[in-house]
Amino acid sequence: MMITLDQTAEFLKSKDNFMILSHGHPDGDTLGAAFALKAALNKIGKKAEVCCSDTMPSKFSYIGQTVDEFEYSTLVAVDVADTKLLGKAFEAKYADKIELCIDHHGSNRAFAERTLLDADAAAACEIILSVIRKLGVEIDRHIADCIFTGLTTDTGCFRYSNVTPTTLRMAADMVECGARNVEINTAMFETKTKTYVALEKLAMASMKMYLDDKLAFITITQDMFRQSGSDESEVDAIASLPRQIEGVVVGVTMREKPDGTFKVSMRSHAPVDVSKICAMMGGGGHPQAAGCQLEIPVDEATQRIIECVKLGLE
Ligand SMILES: [Mn+2]
Repeated sequence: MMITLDQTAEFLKSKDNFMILSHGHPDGDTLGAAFALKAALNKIGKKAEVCCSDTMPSKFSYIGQTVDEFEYSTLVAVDVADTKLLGKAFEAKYADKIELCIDHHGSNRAFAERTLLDADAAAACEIILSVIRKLGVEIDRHIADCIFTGLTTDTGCFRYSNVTPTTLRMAADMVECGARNVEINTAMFETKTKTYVALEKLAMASMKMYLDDKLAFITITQDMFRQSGSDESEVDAIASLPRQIEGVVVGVTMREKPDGTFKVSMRSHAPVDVSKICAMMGGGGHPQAAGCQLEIPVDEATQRIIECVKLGLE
C-alpha cells in the first residue's frame, strides 16, 4: 500500500524499536537516510538502530555505525527498491517482515506493507528530510551531515539530471544547519584510496567501445580485485567513468562477483533511460543510473548487454 508523508509520520510515532535496513553494498544515500531517520526517531524518544548485510565502507564512519543484531519490533527499509537489494542473507531473514519502505526508485516493487515513494526525489534523503520535518524534529549538525551525504552522493556532487530546485534548497538548508559540506564532498569525491587508484587503472585499461562509440564498457574481474587489493565497495566511483567520454551515451561497468556471476552498473545521458534497458535483464533503477545481475559467462553477458543497450538506443 502506498502511503503519504502524513501517514508515514503517524506510523513512525505510533511504533517503537525500529530496525532500519539499508540496501546491501551500501552507499551514501541509503546510509545517510538510515542514520538520519535513526537520529530523528531517537530524538522523539524511540529506540532505533541501523542494520546492513554488508560492512559499511570506512569513509562513511562519520555518519554512524551499523549493528549486527537488534531486538526490534518495527522493520523499516530505506532506499531499497527490491528485497533482492537487501543482500542474500537479509532477504531471507527480513523480506516479508518490512512494515515501511521509504524510497525514491520508480522501480520500487512495493514489497513492504507500506511504501512512501517519491520517484522525483534525487535521493532517499530528500524524502527522509521531509519525514523528519513532519515529525517536528529539529535538524542538528549530525542529521544535516547525514542528509547532505545522501543528497551529494546520489547526485554526483549535484551534477546529475536528477537534481531539482528542491534538492539544492535542501542542501542549502543542511549547510545552514551545520552540515560539513566541504569535508563531506572532499571525502566522497576527491580522496581516493591507493587500492582504488590501482583498480581504476586496471578498469580503464579494460574499457571497450561499442555501437559507434556510443557505449563504453568496463569489465572488472575478480583477478583485478586481487591485483589491486581493492574490493567491491570501491567500484561505485568507477561506474561513473565510462559515461564521461565525449560522445558516449551509455556507460556500463560490469563486475565479476566471487561466485562468478556479474553485477552490472549502467549510467546514461538523458534521454536514454537505462532503467528500461536494465529491466530487459531483470534489473531496474533510475533513468540515468540503473543496474542488473547476470548469471551467464562473461562473453555472453557482454553480448547480452550490448544487445539490450542497442535496443534502448533505438
Ligand atoms: Mn538512493
